[in-house]
Amino acid sequence: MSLRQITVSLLVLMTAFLLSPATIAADITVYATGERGVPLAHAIVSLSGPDSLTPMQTDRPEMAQIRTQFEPHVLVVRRDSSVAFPNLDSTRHQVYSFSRVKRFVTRLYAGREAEPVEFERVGLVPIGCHIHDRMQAFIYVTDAPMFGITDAAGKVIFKDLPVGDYEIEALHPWQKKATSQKRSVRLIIRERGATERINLGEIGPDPRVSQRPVSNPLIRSNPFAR
Ligand SMILES: [Cu+2]
Repeated sequence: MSLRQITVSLLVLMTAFLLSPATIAADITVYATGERGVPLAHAIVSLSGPDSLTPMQTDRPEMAQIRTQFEPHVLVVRRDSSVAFPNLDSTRHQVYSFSRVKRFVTRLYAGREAEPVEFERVGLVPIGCHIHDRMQAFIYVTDAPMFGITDAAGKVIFKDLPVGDYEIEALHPWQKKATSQKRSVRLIIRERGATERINLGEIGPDPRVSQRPVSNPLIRSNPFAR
């Protein structure tokens, strides 16, 4: 086949692909709010949907330590992921969790001396540092094919989704409620997309400022643990 023939064949294939019903795509936008509709950053939103939904690719998740804080504050990973904890500070840290979902402690380390930690169970894992009390973060382990964290406007967008029925689950690491919130959404052909507003109720203070562990019932009772 000549280069021209190959190019034409590729264009025909791409056109067929773009016009097939399975690729008609729309977005789902989720807004998370707290009491009185205040936008909530750091809310964890996961999405499951039709079989044609391709799971998100997540490679080498990391939770760094920068200026004596964890970065990001909230990290979502798929079950059986290994998370690295690179220390970018000049001081040493010792990362740990006492949670029932994942109990671990690294050695006191600098740079990348600590081994990555594997998260084998689904649930919310509070992360701390034995040296610095104000260092607090959260890892949420999920089986959902798609997930995200809300930005400062309380928003997360899942783009180019195939049509079908979706389940949205939202929670916040500082929340006072004992359950996550769930919603069902149907994306249909020609629809531009869907927007869901999810109120997560009363949220506790930022633990990085209060320097106290959050009093989140999800962490105590672990309803997501398997
Ligand atoms: Cu530390």
